[in-house]
Amino acid sequence: MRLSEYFLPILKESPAEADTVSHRLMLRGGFIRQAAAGIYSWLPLGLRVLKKIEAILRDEQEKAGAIEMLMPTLQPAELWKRSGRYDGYGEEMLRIADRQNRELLYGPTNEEMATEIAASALRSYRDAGKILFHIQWKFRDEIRPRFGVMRGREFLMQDGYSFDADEAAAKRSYEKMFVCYLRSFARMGLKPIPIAAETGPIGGDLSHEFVILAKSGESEIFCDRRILSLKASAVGGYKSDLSEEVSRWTSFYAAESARHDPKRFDDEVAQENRLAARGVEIGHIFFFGDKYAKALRASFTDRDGKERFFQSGSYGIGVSRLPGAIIEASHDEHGIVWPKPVAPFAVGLLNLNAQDKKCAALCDQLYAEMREKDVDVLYDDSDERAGAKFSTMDLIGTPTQLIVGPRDAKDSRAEIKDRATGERRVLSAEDALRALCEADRARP
Ligand code: 5CA
Repeated sequence: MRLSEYFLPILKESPAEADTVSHRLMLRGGFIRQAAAGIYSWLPLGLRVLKKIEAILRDEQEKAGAIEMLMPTLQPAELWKRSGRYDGYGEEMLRIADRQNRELLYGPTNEEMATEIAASALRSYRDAGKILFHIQWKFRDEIRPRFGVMRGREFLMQDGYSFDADEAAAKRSYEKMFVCYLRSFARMGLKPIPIAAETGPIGGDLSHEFVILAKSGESEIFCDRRILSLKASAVGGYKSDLSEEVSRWTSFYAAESARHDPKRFDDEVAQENRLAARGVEIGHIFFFGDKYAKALRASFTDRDGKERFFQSGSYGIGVSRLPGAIIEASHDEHGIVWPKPVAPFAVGLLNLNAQDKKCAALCDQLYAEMREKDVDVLYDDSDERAGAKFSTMDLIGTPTQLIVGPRDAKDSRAEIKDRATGERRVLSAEDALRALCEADRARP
């Protein structure tokens, strides 16, 4: 993409409404624009990040055997009256009437609808064992939307729902999603910490939150820091018994302030391993047995011809919260430092002097070759000063920069800069291109 032909509205000033680092950087870098309180437009650069996150989630869900569908944002109120949650959900639910005065709501989650869909099609114990998921916008009329996309009112969620014939199978689905979430977050360059959690209005008796450490996070957490050295990417296939893996991740002390037990913390965790820090919740999984199945009469016939209710769980990731959470965990004084797999562009090509013929020719050639090789590149071919180009590319966080100035262009050389480490090296244009393509292929 040529910057001169792109839509990248960079803000020079720090926006006054930004209440946290990620919010400020997302506004300044032209990733998002506020439409109303807690409601955002995703500008082209932000949308690229969102799509990359979605692609990782989709791929990992499918590897775990979950099946994608798409439920609507609007739901009939009647469905929620049947489950008993219509009144209980309170003012967070956006209630709407259509022209016939039929009551609708903008879905804050989809347990009811997913259960109804499953019940209409899964009739026998042979049909059980399905996990359905979608990636869809939700609305929760949060009393205090804040931190930009991190606590929005309209937000994108990846949410999955499992339907099993008995509790043992349902626990296996829960473990599958537990591992699937660990792997998904690891692929985004994150270090997730699973924490036993309250179930709240979703209900049920087994639940984990996935949290990443970030100074400005809303949650206060206490954990054994050794959990941070576990490798989520090392987890084997989904067909094997995952209970051992789940036990390994839940064997370390980890609690949110509401459930924190200081005495247990002191007894169980050696002083040097005690970590008290702030974190952002990026995912939450629940096992709730037959709670919704019973309320919505979602039953199947078991081996002995008896009617039974499905055993279920639900699993949610804050897709549109993730760019904010990732930035909170990965930035410096110059801007965003995107982990490669979720960066809007893998490479930024900077022409330091667009008036210099040699410089422009070399950049155009490098750009054409990168396009040819399918490298995800943003080419700053604009007339801006070199200093402004450096700041923009650092601000938007492109992991690798290829910098070409008139002096290097004369000798057909280019400089490669690594955004995360700041390391720079000058190479021949050919070698630079080769190095970039190799780095691009190494993308997880
Ligand atoms: N039905 C369950 C799982 S599908 C559920 O709704 N869980 S949840 O309430 O915990 O939400 C799932 C994830 O969505 C959270 O972990 C969080 O990452 C994200 N999320 C929740 N509320 C917001 C919000 N207001 N803004 C942005 N993301 C949010």
